[in-house]
Amino acid sequence: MKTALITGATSGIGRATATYFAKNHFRLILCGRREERLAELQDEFSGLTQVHTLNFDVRDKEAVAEAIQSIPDDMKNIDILVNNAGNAHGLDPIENGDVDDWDAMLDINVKGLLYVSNEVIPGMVERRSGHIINIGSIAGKEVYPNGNVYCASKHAVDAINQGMRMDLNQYGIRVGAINPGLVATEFSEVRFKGDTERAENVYKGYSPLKAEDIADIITFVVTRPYHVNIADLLVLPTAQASATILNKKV
Ligand code: NDP
Ligand code: 8X3
Repeated sequence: MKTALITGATSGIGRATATYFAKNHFRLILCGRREERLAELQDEFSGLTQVHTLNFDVRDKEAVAEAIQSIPDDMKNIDILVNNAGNAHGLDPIENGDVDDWDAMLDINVKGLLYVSNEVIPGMVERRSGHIINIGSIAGKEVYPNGNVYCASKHAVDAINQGMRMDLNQYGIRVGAINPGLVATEFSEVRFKGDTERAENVYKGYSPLKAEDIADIITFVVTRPYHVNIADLLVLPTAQASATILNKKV
């Protein structure tokens, strides 16, 4: 039975992926900052599989190390790492950007991903096995107006994904990225700092992707035979042609 560690499992894509993985009886290490949601997930999935939760902020290097080193021995050998935790903070022209938003996006989406990977990769290298899925974005393939620093953070994920695949190739470790377009999750609520109306408007007038669509694809990717590595996928809602072209009816 495979063991998977998912960051950002308390919401959206991460939570849906946990559900799909639980149905496949993967053992789950679920991470996030919202403790009550982690407790709910533990209850929800413990009838299906073994679940361990870790409550930490990916920005905190020491907390990341402590949490991952605290994983019980029988779950320590992580087969699948889903680097999913992340968000956009703000959507502002560069001249009006908030430096705290910039810090948050670079610290969480880029450095947080690296801190978690740094704790998990050595075991994979030692065992000469493992599969890392990095959740990028269309924002890592294209830059759009006002997306500046979020796009930079996801371009960094794209570069890290490619670099990881090259460096870990000699150990037989699979590395790939899933880059979604618009997915209706709590993402826009975070981006617009709790402005629910503005957040809901992002997903109106067309059918956005659901978190489950991405979870289904991640599950497909990690259940391919060992010789198959899906390296880089761009997944868009049918109504979206690019970061800026969206067939909205309202
Ligand atoms: P959600 O806001 O629904 O989920 C974000 C998850 O990240 C939550 O579980 C949150 O958990 C976790 N997280 C955020 N900050 C931290 C932190 N500092 N430390 C630990 N965990 C953190 O958004 P999505 O599910 O949509 O986003 C998941 C990933 O998908 C992100 O990397 C996002 O950039 C990417 N993405 C999203 C798209 C979209 O349109 N929704 C499109 C393309 C990519 P908690 O708050 O409990 O810590
Ligand atoms: C999330 C999708 O278009 O808001 O990464 O950047 S977008």
